[in-house]
Amino acid sequence: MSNTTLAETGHALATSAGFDYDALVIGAGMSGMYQLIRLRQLGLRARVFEAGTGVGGTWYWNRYPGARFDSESYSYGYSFDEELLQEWNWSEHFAPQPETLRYLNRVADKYDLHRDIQFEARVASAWYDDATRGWTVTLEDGSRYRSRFLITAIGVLSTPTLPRIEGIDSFRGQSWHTARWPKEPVDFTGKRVAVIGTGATGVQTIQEVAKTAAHLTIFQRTPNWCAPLHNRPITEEEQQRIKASYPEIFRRCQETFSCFLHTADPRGTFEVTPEEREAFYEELYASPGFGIWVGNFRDMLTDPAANREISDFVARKIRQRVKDPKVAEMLIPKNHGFGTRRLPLETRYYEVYNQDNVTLVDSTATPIERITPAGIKTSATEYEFDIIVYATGFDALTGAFDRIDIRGQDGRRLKEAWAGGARTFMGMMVDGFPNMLMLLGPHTALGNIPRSIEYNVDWVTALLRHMQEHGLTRADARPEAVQAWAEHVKSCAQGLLTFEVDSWMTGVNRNVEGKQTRTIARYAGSAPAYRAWCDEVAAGGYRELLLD
Ligand code: NA7
Repeated sequence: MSNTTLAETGHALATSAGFDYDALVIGAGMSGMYQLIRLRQLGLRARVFEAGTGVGGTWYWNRYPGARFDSESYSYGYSFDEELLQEWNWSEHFAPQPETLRYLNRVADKYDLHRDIQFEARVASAWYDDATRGWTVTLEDGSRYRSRFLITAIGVLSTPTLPRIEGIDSFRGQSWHTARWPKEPVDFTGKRVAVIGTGATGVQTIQEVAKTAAHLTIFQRTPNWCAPLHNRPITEEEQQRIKASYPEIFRRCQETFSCFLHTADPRGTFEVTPEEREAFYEELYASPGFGIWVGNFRDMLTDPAANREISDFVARKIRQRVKDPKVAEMLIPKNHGFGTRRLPLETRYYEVYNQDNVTLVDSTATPIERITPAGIKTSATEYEFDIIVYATGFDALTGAFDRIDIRGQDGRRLKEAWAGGARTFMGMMVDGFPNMLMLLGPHTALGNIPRSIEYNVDWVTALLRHMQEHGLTRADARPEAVQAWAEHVKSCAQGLLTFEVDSWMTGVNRNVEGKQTRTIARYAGSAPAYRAWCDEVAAGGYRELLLD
């Protein structure tokens, strides 16, 4: 079938049922943008609803100082447009947020995406109706749209959470969550600043704020293991080499466990001599990016003794870098091993604690009791601040879904269907929620996110094309397929030290009701294994779906 015929078929299907659109997409981040391009290529009428005033999702919202990639820039951009790859020059190996946002705006301009995106449009509800085999989406302003397909592109870390402490609104100074940062730059010069939280975001923020603040006080509840990013500008010669090797770069990302350029060393920690081990750790610590996390010995996250070796190595580094031994000990995690939580990458983060204008507060020993008009009151003392920064994370993975009233067949609420933990088919579909397709839904392979996004979008697009070609109007996951996927997800988590630790990756957020205990919130299999499963479903003619 030619594209024109497909387009005509698509339109006929939609208009006959009285829909406004063939597909409604929620979110204009990297996944929503790419999905829109693919929907247009299918000839479908699509509309994207975006809560922000611009495209970019994560890179639109997270404007906090110091925000940047931890993935190599050239492994992160879209891979589908060779012309764009050759045109765009990343300035640094790990690009800062403003550059990434510029890049995404360039993509939006090139494809004229704005004409199909409705900004400042937050979706309140999405209800499925089996009589029409379609979805009704209602925005917060009350406007309603009907469509055959609903595609969620709402991100995994897009719903910021504030601490559950009293008085947040009473603070007289300025305060922001890092993911709701103002568009105008914030000047910290001469200011007394507090940062609450020391995850990947807190670490990036702290490094930057410490440069200019009169005094910076960091409230750390749990220290995280961090490792050097080793960022630097991309030289002209490197730029040429990168552009010439894009096919190779993306091929490598396809082959590795989590789509990064780095891949685990095939050796076990104790298969080498202690000297070789130390030399390898030194090499990793001196290398850019996530190598020390995902390119380490293959047993680092499965063998507690192996994990102890690398943890001891990094602890020694922290002790070398932080002058005050007491502060160094505060910064060394004692309740989890290296790499068992998301590894923040840093640039002179530990050296910040050697500065006279920086104080580290242990928020486990002396918890924050309340925010006061003047600052922060802990169980030990009261502090005064001009600015409070909440680097307190997100209601991850399912949070963005929970905030929309999503109802499937027979009015069943998604939130209720997931009350005992999210259950999906390959992270893209949920049984009982026909024609709802999720990009980066729970239990999708994550890793280097854009690589997973492109795969998800292409899979969804292929399914839609299949439905067009066969005149099908309803796709639902079979319950047994969801069950099989749930079992696979569970089996992938077995034996991993990561699942013995509280973090957003194990579904824990102490600031969110119902997220106090660990779950298998994340798909821990490899990206190639994930893709193999999804490819097989498509190649087999979607037998795991109810299609009619
Ligand atoms: P994270 O990694 O979830 O970190 C949130 C931080 O906020 C973490 O250090 C929390 O401590 C801390 N937190 C939360 N509430 C409080 C209170 N009440 N008091 C003190 N400290 C608190 O979020 P990020 O934004 O850094 O990173 C999320 C992901 O975004 C990251 O992994 C990247 O993939 C991008 P806790 O550890 O809970 O003790």
